[in-house]
Amino acid sequence: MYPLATPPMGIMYLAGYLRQQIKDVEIKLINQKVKNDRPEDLIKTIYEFAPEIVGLSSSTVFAALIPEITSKIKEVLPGSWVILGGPHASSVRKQALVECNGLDIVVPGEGEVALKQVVESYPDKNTLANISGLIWKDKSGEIIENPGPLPIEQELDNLPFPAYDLINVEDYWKLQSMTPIPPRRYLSLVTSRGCPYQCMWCHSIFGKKIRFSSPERIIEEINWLKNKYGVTEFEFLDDNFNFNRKRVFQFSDLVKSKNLKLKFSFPNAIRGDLVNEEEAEALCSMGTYMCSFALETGSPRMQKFTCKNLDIPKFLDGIAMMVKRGVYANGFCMMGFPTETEEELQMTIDVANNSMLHTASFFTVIPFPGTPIFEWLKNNRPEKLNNFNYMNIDFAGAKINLTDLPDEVLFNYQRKANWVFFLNPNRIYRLLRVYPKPLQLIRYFPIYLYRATKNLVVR
Ligand code: B12
Repeated sequence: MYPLATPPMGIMYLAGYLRQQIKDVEIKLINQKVKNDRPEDLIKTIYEFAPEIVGLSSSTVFAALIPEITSKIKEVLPGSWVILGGPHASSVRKQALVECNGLDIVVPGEGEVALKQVVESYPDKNTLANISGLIWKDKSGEIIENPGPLPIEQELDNLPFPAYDLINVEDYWKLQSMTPIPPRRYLSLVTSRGCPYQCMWCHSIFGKKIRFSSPERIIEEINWLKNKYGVTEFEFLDDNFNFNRKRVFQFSDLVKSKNLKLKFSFPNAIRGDLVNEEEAEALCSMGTYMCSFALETGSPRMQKFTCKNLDIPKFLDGIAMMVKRGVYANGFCMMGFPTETEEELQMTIDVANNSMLHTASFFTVIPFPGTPIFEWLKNNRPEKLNNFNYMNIDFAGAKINLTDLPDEVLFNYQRKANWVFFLNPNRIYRLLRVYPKPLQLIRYFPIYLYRATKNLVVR
């Protein structure tokens, strides 16, 4: 299987913004997911560049690697400021400063404006007190959480394009992107931030108020990327691209009226129960060939409990509307919510299996810190968090069971979900017909086999 990584959109946005706002700023971007250097080589590269500010970005999956990196950076560059941002920083907030020697600042959320203000504050640490929402360590080592929200750019159209020149885009064309088809020439787009839904397992990096780039701005970015890299395929990474249906129509109309001849995949961005016939037509007629749909749970009680509140019949209709127009439909399901029963696990298996989805993942529920599910467990099932230490957990092999069922029962349902779903001859036939590179499917068989025999998939 190919290693999994998409272009680091967050860091490229930050770099683009710093360049726009600050004169003579020099930036280097290292993506360890691509470079995979040993920690000592990474530190050597940072030392040789000798930056005044080192920004780190990480998800919680890689949290255990951060303390060694921050303390070594401080060792070799004692005058620098070391900042952590991204999903993990947004999840654990000031705890990161407790855990990571050498770390000076945490940016818990959307980073462009806050990072610019941090850079402008350098080297006077006292001025960090003026940046609302920032979490930092003062000279005496005290951790300070500035009151108020982080400053953010309300109008996404005002953000400059991501700084693509800091990466080698071709590196990413050899890796697995979020779209479950083999590596190809594509680039990512993030055209909205925030999501108004309250799903209990989800992060809140961008808050609950959704903001959108305009359709014209998306086209401008696409044209820029098309001219620069000759790319005609784009992958949307928004949390909720279709929350504003009018924008979907406007964007689709623009793509068609300009005769752009593009291909689009939505491996993360479409809420299935919002899709109706007109929207499906708009999405497909502009070139959408792949779409993920997140069922998460087939149980109406769990839908309520988790605050996803998906309308399951409408969701199934939405998938069918896209599939009948030739789209490859991938599904996301989660198994093992607190209080989930065997009957409810079976409902997820049944709904997924009876849907028009071509492929699906059946993840084990993982309580990331900073999410409502983590708080729920703290208050209602604290014992479930006893063995969950993100600093000391093999996320890929974690056997996490938040239900009140025995482990074996939960994991058997998860294995069963994979067997039932993938060993459905009708599904295999439909998958072979719709999959863009059917021969390449062979590469994915070991993964599905592995999932069906072991419990090693996390979310
Ligand atoms: C694309 C994506 C992936 C891709 C690739 C990620 C990559 N870069 O290689 C893939 C498919 C590999 C992936 C996998 C997983 N992902 Co993912 N993924 C995303 C997704 C949908 C988009 C990321 C993105 O580009 N966002 C847009 C940019 C603009 O935002 P950003 O990167 O967060 O950056 C902004 C801020 O965070 C901040 N910032 C970021 N870095 C820094 C650094 C500094 C110094 C500063 C100041 C600020 C700052 O400023 C940026 C600009 O505003 C997010 C959801 C989301 N909406 O973000 C989930 C998300 C990051 N993933 C998540 C998870 C849980 C996973 C998995 C564990 C899921 C699984 N089932 O296995 C795996 C991990 C696998 C692994 N081993 O890496 C969680 C992370 C939660 C956490 N606490 O870590 C998220 C937030 C989704 C969620 N619903 O909660 N993912």
